Amino acid sequence: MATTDKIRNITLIGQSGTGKTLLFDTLLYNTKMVSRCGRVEDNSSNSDFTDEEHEKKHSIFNAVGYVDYRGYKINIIDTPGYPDFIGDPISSFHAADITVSVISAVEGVQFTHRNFSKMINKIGLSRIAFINKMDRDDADFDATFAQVKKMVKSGAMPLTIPVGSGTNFSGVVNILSMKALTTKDGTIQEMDIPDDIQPTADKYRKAMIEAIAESDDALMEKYLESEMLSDEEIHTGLTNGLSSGKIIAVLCGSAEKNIGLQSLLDIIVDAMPSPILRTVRDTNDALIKIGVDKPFLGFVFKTLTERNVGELNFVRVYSGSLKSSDHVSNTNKNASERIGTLSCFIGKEKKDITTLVAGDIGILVKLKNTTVCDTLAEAKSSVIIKKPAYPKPILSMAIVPPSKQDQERMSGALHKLMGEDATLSMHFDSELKQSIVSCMGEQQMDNLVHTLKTKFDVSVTLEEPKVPYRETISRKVEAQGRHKKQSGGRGQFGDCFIRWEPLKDSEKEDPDQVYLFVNEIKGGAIPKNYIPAVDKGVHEALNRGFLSGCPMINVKATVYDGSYHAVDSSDLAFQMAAILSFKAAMPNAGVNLLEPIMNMKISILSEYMGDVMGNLSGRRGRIQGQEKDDDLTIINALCPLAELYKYANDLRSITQGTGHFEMEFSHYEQVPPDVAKKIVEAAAKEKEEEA
Ligand SMILES: Nc1nc2c(ncn2[C@@H]2O[C@H](COP(=O)(O)OP(=O)(O)OP(=O)(O)O)[C@@H](O)[C@H]2O)c(=O)[nH]1
Ligand SMILES: [Mg+2]
Repeated sequence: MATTDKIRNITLIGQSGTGKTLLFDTLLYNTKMVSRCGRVEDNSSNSDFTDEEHEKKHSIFNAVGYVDYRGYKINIIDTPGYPDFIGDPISSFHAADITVSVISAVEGVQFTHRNFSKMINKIGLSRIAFINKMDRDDADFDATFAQVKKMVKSGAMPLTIPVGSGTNFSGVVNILSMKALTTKDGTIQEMDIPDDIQPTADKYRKAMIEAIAESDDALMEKYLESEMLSDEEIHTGLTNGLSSGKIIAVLCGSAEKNIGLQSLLDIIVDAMPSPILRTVRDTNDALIKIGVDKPFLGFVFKTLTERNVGELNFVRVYSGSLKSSDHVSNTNKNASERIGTLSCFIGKEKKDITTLVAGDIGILVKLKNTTVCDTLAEAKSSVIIKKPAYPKPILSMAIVPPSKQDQERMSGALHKLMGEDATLSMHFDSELKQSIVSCMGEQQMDNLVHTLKTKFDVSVTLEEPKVPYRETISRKVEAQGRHKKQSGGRGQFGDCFIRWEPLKDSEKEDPDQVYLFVNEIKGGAIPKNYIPAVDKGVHEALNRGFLSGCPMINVKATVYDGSYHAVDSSDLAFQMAAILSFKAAMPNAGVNLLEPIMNMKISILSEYMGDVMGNLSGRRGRIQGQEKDDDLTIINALCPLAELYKYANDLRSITQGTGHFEMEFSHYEQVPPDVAKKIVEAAAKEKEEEA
């Protein structure tokens, strides 16, 4: 069992297709953790092993594995690069201490890398940029390194450089050991640096020493005096620089040809920080003191339901240790949990273990109350670890069970899945009478439907969410509503005159106020005790609307006259009278349809500006302004919600996956007449079909 100082936790992140999963499989194979090197293409990968991943041929979920290397346990998380599944890499930042950004030497630094780079800067994790695919003919180490430098702004430092490139790529020079490691016929040989690379290696070695000196005042002084640092000073300075994030290690290799991976592991072991240097914050953003000798503290960064095993919770231990049969507290749920079996994953295989020490990552089976992002702590503790910052969902759909009887089963299953994926949310919209699920994109939505079917046996369908339209009036109208019925016994009588008019801005308590009811009855034309019934009738009538069955807003209703019957009047009769007044008034009140307008913030690379703007204006959107944030342009726009269905798909395809947006409700606005006509016709048709 590895002790905390001999554990390293890495997460492989980056754009889809850069080779993270092949790197994961090859690392497992090289260290003899598996007997055959898995490959995504033939479904033998140890990371992409679910049916969905086999079908799509890319990663969807975080996979966790570990390798034993030189007496160290290196936990490796392989994350999906596809934007829909961004929740998983973000969760992995709470488990790993070292991020390995896998970048293709052909495509170079891509949007996802830059996006993660900003996040990691904020969290403060140690960083490696691994320039992969050096075996490809069009690979360009220098150009990619220049892009990495631009991305991280300062501190990028090559710790390995390539020997050859494309078909001639045969190995790497390790700038730490100043040795070349070349691969011939599948075996790695350590040799002197080839003459033609020596000058480059010297240049980077000097640059590395300078960067180390710059990261520490005492070292700087020594370096300025002697132009030298001892091996020990270099090692300590480098480790400190890498731990603090001041230095970013740039490495290169090929997962395909199995080149450069030994140096990757060596540098992780020799220079990257141990888990104990990690910082963790609580929900108040205060630092939590962690340590091997402190009471147990862990964070659940992934929850997964396996059909025959039950729930698996992946936990990163920050402090203390965990043994099976320990009792711990889930501080988010204020519930206690008994630890059953403890395991580790090696790719798809689970291996039982007895103890998880501080810094390690493991799996807990069958906890009762624990879901993703929960904190587990010693029994007395109340500390809650701050959750990762996930982006807001960008796609919402109505989800429909096969029959009404399945509604509960569907909700139960969705709640379970929400406990596994922090980017998934659901609510029942009582106005629209639809269950709305929201997530990060269409692939994630497809996946959800697939999982509901295969794991929970619920075959759902997805529909476009309805738009919560509103109506309002544009003219003042007065109308009588008289409800009179005589049928055998006691009759019904209610009579009221109501003035219906648009609510002035100065009378509104909030911009989209439903209505204001005013009582102007004088001399008891309607007795006081029936006034609330008139108000209730007004409310009910407004709620049903006039044109489209959608509620009316911004209406002032003033009851100013009426009459009553000493015996036959009742609350119900006055309620009806108000409804009749509404029905009589509305044909002359100039009723308009209103639609929700959303406030949008769209972040794009400037080169896509024209296309994004064009697409927005096709959706009746209006640009309000724009600002710059580094290489991104942020467009502020207003756009009708009705035009935003699946906007995420368009934005993604226009911007080649790089665009992102967030939106929130702004206000209601009148629907243009041609659009309103269609909505009113559709509502009438729906009503006809229901009848
Ligand atoms: N030539 C070459 N191809 C590679 C290399 N690494 C990966 N590939 C290929 O690139 C493709 C994508 O590799 P994956 O490992 O699935 O990529 P990924 O980064 O895991 O992608 P996501 O799971 O979608 O995030 C596969 O066809 C790999 O065989 C490499 O070093 N050289
Ligand atoms: Mg993958």
